[in-house]
Amino acid sequence: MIHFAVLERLPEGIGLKDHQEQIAPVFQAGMDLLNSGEPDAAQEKFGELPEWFGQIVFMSGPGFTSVGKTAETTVYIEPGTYLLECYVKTNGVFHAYNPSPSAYGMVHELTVTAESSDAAEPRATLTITLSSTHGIEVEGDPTPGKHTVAVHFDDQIVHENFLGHDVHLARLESDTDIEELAIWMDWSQPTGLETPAPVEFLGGTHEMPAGGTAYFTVHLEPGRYAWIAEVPMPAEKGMLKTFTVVSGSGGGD
Ligand SMILES: [Cu+2]
Repeated sequence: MIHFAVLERLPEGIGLKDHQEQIAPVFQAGMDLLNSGEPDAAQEKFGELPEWFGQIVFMSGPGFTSVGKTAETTVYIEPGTYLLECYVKTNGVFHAYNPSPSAYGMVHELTVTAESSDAAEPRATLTITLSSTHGIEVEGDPTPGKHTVAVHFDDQIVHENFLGHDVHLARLESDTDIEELAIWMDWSQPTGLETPAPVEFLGGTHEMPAGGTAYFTVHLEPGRYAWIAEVPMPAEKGMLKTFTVVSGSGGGD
């Protein structure tokens, strides 16, 4: 199925066990209430999130990636304890939440040490600037072939779904319903982030704080695509930008 791997820096002293005991069950219980048409009770449930939830720093990570696809996302991170999490839903259940009390969900903890990876900064062939005022702005020509996309987070805000803005690449077909896709991007909707996705996703980057830059690699073939953020009403925020890749227009490399 479709998945992703958002990278989250945890506050000091917090780990995977705390996330699975204090956060995943609260979001699942809140989602269950939203699904049964009780938004006020859901808001009250989300009020039970621990104080440290607000101290988690989202630090990019591979975006939505459909069945059989591979995503590659590069980001600079400071030493600390991090989680990789997927909160796509299947039958209304977040992948990050496992209904079995003895098992964890789709969450992985990792420690980043002070030792340098010596990795070189990727060279971008396309540049995206993301902001709450101008939405998704793209520089460069989306020619067929391989591209490295640099995403600059000009600012960051908390949207209605508690998340900041990010960007993912979706392949559009002649029968793709853009409205349906826009609703799918909002996890708080019953049909949001529910498998299967209405389009094929080819990766991207999750949110970062203002000033951050993430890179991801895509292979573009001729066709129609959309750059889209995981926020409610992305089109109204300038965060759903469609484009066409034309064959024979040169190439990435
Ligand atoms: Cu998943």
